[in-house]
Amino acid sequence: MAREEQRRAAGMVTSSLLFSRLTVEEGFNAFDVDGDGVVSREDMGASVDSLGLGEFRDLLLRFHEDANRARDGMMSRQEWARALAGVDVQGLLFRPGGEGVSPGEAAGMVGAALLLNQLSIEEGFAAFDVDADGVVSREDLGSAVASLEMQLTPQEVDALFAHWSPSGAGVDREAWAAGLGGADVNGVIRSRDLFMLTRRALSPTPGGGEG
Ligand SMILES: [Ca+2]
Ligand SMILES: [Ca+2]
Repeated sequence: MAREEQRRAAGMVTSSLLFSRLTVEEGFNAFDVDGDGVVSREDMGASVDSLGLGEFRDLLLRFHEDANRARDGMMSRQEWARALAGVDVQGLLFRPGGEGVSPGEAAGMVGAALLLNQLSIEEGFAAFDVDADGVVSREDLGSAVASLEMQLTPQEVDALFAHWSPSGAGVDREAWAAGLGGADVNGVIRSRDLFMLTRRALSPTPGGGEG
């Protein structure tokens, strides 16, 4: 499996766990469909289907094959952890040096950043209102974007700020909720080849794991 392909598949799996608030360990249990302590090729195929990732079936089965260093068709917990170690989902999400980011895309990136940091829209407001005066000013937005390492240019931050605060007075709670509520977060995540799954689609198998 080419390195780039491996990176892409590992990013898909890792982001699907991260955005679903599952640890790598919990993810292993979820993929170990029959709960026997290893992820077989059949487990992997069944997981791919139940997660609705059928279009990436071949890629993810090759990932399984590649991660399974022992080549016995049974991916162990250690092999799983090693294959997913060091995957930088944030880096993949906020890849620097791309083409210009539209205000709509930047809004989706903020939504994804909140998800990555496990913040609700309300908690996100508090995090972005850096000086805590009840309004996200242009300055607040710039500081928050920088501290999240979102890799937006000052011009892109200007455009996002204008998008959310056409009057330039700042983004209040209401405008923040409306702006993020309307943001295509999933579209941004998908456009990076990353995935967000619902918790229901991916839940650790009861009785899975050691034991
Ligand atoms: Ca299994
Ligand atoms: Ca403020």
